[in-house]
Amino acid sequence: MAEKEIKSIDQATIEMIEKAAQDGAKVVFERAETMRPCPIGAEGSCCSLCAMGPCRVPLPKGKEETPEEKRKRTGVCGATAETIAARNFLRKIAAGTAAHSDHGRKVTEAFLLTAKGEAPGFAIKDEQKLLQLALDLDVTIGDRSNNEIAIDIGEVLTKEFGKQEGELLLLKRAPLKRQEIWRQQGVAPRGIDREVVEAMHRTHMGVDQNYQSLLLQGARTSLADGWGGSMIATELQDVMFGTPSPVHSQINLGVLEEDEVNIIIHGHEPHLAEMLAVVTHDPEMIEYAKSKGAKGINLAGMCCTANEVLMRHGVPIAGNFLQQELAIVTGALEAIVVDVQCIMQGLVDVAQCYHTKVITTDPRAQIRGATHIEFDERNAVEIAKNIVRTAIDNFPNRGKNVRIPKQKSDLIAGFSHETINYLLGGLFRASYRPLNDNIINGRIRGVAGVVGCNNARVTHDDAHVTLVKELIKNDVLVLQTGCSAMACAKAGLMVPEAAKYAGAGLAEVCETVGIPPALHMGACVDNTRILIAATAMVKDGGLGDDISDLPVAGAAPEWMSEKALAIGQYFVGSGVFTVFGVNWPTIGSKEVTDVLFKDFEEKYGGMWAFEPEPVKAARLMIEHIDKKRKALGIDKARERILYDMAMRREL
Ligand code: XCC
Repeated sequence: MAEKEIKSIDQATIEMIEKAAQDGAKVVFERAETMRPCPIGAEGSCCSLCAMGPCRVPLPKGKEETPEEKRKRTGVCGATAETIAARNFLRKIAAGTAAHSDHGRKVTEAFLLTAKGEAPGFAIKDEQKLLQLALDLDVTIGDRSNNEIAIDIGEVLTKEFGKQEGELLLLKRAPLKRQEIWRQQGVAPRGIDREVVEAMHRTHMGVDQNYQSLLLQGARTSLADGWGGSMIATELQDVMFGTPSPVHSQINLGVLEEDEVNIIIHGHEPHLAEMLAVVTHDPEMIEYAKSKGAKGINLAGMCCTANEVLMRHGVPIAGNFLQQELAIVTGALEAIVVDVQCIMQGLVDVAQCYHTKVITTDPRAQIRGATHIEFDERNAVEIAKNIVRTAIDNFPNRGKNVRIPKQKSDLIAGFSHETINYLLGGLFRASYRPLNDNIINGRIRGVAGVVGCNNARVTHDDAHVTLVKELIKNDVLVLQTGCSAMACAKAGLMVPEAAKYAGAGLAEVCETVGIPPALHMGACVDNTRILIAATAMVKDGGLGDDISDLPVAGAAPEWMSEKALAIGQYFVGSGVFTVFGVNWPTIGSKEVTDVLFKDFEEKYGGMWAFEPEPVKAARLMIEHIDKKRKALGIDKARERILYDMAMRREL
């Protein structure tokens, strides 16, 4: 990994890193400097699975390994470097899948409570999506009420988590050829929890010691995330909270207000955030805030919970993953309310330098030193009000050491699959036809999903923005989620005017349809929207009969979480070429890395690649897109011919 020169390309972030240093607050950027990453762990060559270890089996540096040396490169139990790297990789996928899927499970529980009328304040909002889901899951519609249908859907989907045999039901949404590939390769997941448990069992000391079968279980487990847990989360959230449609908002620390009670909601699940979005507009709450000397209440988001409430309500975003502590450093934050995932324990320590209250809300994600106010959908309004009151009560404690960076950028979000379908085709002929046509005629070269985290080991936001700019310059339409979407939104790439950064063909399409060249599709679980969009492109015709035939590619240039690996693997397993930056977690084993980077293409039509330099990563993606265009016979962009009457008569 190359040494980074600057900590961030975002001015607001740089300003707050400096303020943190002045205030004596230790934030992630500083911790990353003092804590060097373990090089053996980073390459996947450390096994800590039993108490005979941890065993370290690093690649010898600077010289070719002899077969004899390689034979000796094992753990105490004899596990080879291949087994160790593959086991570590599979465990990360299992953890990522577990995180997304436990989110999906929680949503399913809330969905059922809502349908049964036991979650006051929540409702079934998107009837059309509910009915579509009923059709997909063979749930009877008849003349039953929405709630009756929803109860059946909730019960069917609950069973998907604990199912022992057969296949996950939502696999049927994939192109037929893709489903056949999964069956042939033996990776169609049986039940969501089953695949995670089996991954943990196989990686226990002394079980699966064949790197190829470990990697196969990695593919199967990740598919249980993408076409299972995550997809269930996205679908049910849309039905409950509404399917996103284009919405204008703003992003970066500049969305915090000097004279209002600032509350940030941070994490991944939308339930509480949805309720806070309502409650912070309650006149009674606003009056209460005024009684404490504030002008009002300002709710903003962070990480993927932010993406959820941005997509559906236009709630502004204060920043992405590496900015979470910096929001506290402004000195203007009354409360940071967290649910699950990507929440740094460092928040509590940083908050001690200021007045901010860190409020945990989920029994699965507690932090010592934080205030715990547990959320329960059955009493959502009251709990949300309690949290807001706690933040308001903290407003008078705000000190004088307040500095809110000025930076905030406009963005348009809300590009769900349904919205793209509608925008491209209109209400009566909603379809991906115009997208496919423009890919075939070469105005759009291909489509890329650029997603994933920030990572304090590389310059914050730089790889996301550089990679996406390179892609759109080359007429590649970019679909985004997670912290990557936020990075590009901060850089001004998520407004229609950003078409100026795009190549002529893509710019023309963006201007005609009125969309930005990089489309915000939501949170990390919403990467499943990209799977559905890719499937819609296949079904619309003209671009082959499987996702692996499409001129598409994926990337997570600043990944850090295990969830990102699960996402990457389910894209690869769905037929997508996927490039990761930062570092590669199996580099300690050439055999394992070769399977992931080469053999997987034969098996799944998609494969991994590692390239930390973002322009080079973009080049790899474009090369892949061009390879697919060639295979489809659309590699020579066709000029559009306007037919005059004489030409038409000849047809
Ligand atoms: Fe961001 Fe989703 Fe990554 Fe966390 S994991 S850092 S994208 S908030 Ni999804």
